[in-house]
Amino acid sequence: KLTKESFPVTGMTCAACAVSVESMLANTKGVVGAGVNFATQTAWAQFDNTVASVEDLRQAVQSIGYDLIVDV
Ligand code: 9UX
Repeated sequence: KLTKESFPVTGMTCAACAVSVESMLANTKGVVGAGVNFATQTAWAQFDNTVASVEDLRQAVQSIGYDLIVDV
């Protein structure tokens, strides 16, 4: 099911970091749209939750050195 969620992001120190996080999210399997706002240190992703989980998104972002803060 297509769902859209937003998350705080930690570790971004410049606008290029935000581009990297956005690209990683956008290229994660199941994700159909993603954005990162450097100023507010937040990210959103629209994804098929039968293909990708929030944990998959968190792990993808963590793999490039940033953290998505997800509800547990
Ligand atoms: Mo934001 Mo960097 O830096 O190498 S992309 S600090």
